[in-house]
Amino acid sequence: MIPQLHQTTGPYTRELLQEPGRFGLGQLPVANSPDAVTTSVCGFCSTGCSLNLHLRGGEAVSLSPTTEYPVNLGMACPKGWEALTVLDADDRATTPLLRGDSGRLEPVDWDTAMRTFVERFKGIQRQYGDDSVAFLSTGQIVNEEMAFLGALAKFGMGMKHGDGNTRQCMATAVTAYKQSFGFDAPPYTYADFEESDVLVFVGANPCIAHPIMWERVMRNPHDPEIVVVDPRATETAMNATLHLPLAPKSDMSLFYGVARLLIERDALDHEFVDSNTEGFDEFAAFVRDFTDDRVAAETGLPVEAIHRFANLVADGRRVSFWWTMGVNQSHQGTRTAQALVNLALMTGNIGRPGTGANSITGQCNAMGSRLFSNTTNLLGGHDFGNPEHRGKVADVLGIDESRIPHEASWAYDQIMEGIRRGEIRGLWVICTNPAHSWIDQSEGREILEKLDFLVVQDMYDTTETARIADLVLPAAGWGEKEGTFVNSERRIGTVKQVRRAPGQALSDFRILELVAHYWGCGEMFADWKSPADVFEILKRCSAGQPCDITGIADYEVLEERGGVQWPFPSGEESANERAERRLFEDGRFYTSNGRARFLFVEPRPPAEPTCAEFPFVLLTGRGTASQWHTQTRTAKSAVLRKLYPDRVYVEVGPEDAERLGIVTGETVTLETRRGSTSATAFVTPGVRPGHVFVPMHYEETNRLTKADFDAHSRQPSYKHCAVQLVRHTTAGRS
Ligand SMILES: Nc1nc2c(c(=O)[nH]1)N[C@H]1C(S)=C(S)[C@@H](COP(=O)(O)OP(=O)(O)OC[C@H]3O[C@@H](n4cnc5c(=O)[nH]c(N)nc54)[C@H](O)[C@@H]3O)O[C@H]1N2
Ligand SMILES: Nc1nc2c(c(=O)[nH]1)N[C@H]1C(S)=C(S)[C@@H](COP(=O)(O)OP(=O)(O)OC[C@H]3O[C@@H](n4cnc5c(=O)[nH]c(N)nc54)[C@H](O)[C@@H]3O)O[C@H]1N2
Ligand code: SF4
Ligand SMILES: [Mo]
Repeated sequence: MIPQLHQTTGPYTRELLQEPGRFGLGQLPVANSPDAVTTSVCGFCSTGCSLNLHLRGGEAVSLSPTTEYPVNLGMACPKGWEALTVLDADDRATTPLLRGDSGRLEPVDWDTAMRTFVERFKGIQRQYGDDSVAFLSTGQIVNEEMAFLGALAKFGMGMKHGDGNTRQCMATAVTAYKQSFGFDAPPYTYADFEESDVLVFVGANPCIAHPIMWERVMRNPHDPEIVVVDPRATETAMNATLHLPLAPKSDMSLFYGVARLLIERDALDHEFVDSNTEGFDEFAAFVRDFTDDRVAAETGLPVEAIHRFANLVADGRRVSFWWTMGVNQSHQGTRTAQALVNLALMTGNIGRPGTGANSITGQCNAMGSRLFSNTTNLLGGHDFGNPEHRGKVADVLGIDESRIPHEASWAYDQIMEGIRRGEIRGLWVICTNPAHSWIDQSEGREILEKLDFLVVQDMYDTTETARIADLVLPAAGWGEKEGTFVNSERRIGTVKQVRRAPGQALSDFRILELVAHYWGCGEMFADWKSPADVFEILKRCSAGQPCDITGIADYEVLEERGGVQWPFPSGEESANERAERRLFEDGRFYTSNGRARFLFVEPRPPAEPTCAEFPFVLLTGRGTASQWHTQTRTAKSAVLRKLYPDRVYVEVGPEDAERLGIVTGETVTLETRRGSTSATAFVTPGVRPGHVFVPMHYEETNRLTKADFDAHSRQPSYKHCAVQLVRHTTAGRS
């Protein structure tokens, strides 16, 4: 029984829902003068560029990159330039859709949608227990929405399990930092791109994945050495002074080998190691086994190249190590990331300009989700398992402590397994498209179809996941709502509403408000009236944490200062006046004894080695600067679409292409133990013999990948499985 549903005295009646203004429908808060300009942080990647939005009648009609913002200094990539265009699309979700008796998704009003959502989820909970419903969220909504979702689902609706697409992306970096530094704390500031004399990029292709970060590298005045560690000769590798095309997943051997060489050359910062770290002696003993011969054999790199890399690190005054998905998405990603952390620690390349062991984040608010989504961490980077932390957050939120679960959620893959076993029967998917992006869709799609009730909250109603939903909730997108994002360098910036959401679409914030009301826990969130209110709550949650942001007065301050990097505790505002700040300048870390830890393990091979039947390694990743993930947004821009092939393609090296008689443009088949797809061949010297590369932006890609996970972070290993490549003309014969 849900008595609240029948109360029509509150502001949530059907009539009021239609009232312009109340829920963002038709509401535009921004100044209305004819030539008004406002700024907003871009809603695609984690670089966090600021865009000037040029308004007419309060509505943005065009945009240009902000020159006086410390991140992008007047630059933007094609996605940023097209950020408004993608909002106008025929397949925008404009009304809730419910799968009716006909089996088709039919338009319904918000009242019906909310009643059905609550009835079905409560029904499932009654029958199978509170934990039988779960959510999957994102790194692409504002902090205020993330926090609301996490608090509503866990404290209001009684769910224990909710994870985000940041598991596919950032979990490894989070775990590596927590274990090594004591807190999930990327230490750098973008000025470091310009201040290094040696930059090492590992499994990162910023030329296309973080183009404006790459522009910052190009502004480096020190004629830097740029080392790129990537099996492919990527756009970034082509601009390197040293490209190390190592065997996929052999990074740990390489970095341990380099550590051994640094020790032999005595290129260490002994004082830093002695005063600020622990575990070095064990590490030094461990890496002795990583001889030149061994490392060359495991990585496939010539000994000279390995020595040159080690010498660059040894001789560099300011060496920075940057990593992205080639490290995080690996079966032993956490220890691989820490192998890089170890190199920075042993050479004292941390806490100084132009240094650091730096994980680059992916989505516009990946860093926000790490701190404020209430999934793996309790709000504000707290620990669900720590009674003091639970007490503090309960106090800030004014809720009963018993509502806070004593442990973190299941990870994404465990939620998927829970669905397979029938333990999770209701799923709420917000701002992510798992039926495309989750690893191994031969099982992924089937698992989602097992659900009793699947709710998808998205801007578009045609996504692969929306199409199999039982209920679609139409969401406003970037530009149609407000709040804050945290970028890769920990900079908090603001997002503005400069467009009306189409039809009945509501901001995620307003949808959450509705869900809370219809669920009957609206009271718990009585103070959560606007994103600005929630920002205040998040500030209070952050107090005393490494990510303390209590010194940020309000959104206006963020605006005036060009964003603010955490930490920014109250009382220390003047100390934090500097626009660019990095962590660990005093050599103290967030561990209990203040020391960073050397962590390492014996490398082991990936789960699915190549064999006679599947002789190629399948690498996946970003294809172009113009494509964003599952393309629900970027495919809506004619300009962006012109910049990439519309059909799935596979990059093949010239040696393999010649051997197999494959030419660019012909259709080939890719087969794995799990599935197959046809694709257009693209022959390129960027790909080594025995490898193929397929961009993740096509639905077909994850039909091929193999579900395998890093044991510490449970991040999927998207970038390694065994595949066969077959010419189409011969495909039928085998
Ligand atoms: N245009 C565009 N930009 C984006 C995104 C997008 O979809 N489109 N997505 C954003 C997001 S969420 C993320 S997480 C980032 C991802 O940004 P990146 O991580 O830079 O992009 P990827 O292409 O996924 O992977 C980087 C590289 O890892 C390499 N790699 C594969 N296996 C290995 C290995 O074993 N070792 C090493 N060293 N390298 C390996 C691949 O060859 C690839 O070139 O991009 C962000 N920016
Ligand atoms: N094979 C392979 N697979 C991969 C990867 C890889 O390298 N290789 N990379 C992985 C990584 S790093 C990532 S981050 C994931 C990304 O995977 P996804 O999160 O599934 O990809 P997106 O296309 O960004 O999905 C976001 C969805 O949210 C919707 N949306 C956008 N804005 C809003 C909003 O404000 N509110 C709501 N409610 N919806 C909105 C979009 O329309 C879209 O459907 O993919 C992972 N999958
Ligand atoms: S680099 Fe990233 S943040 Fe900057 S404009 Fe492009 S997508 Fe937006
Ligand atoms: Mo990502």
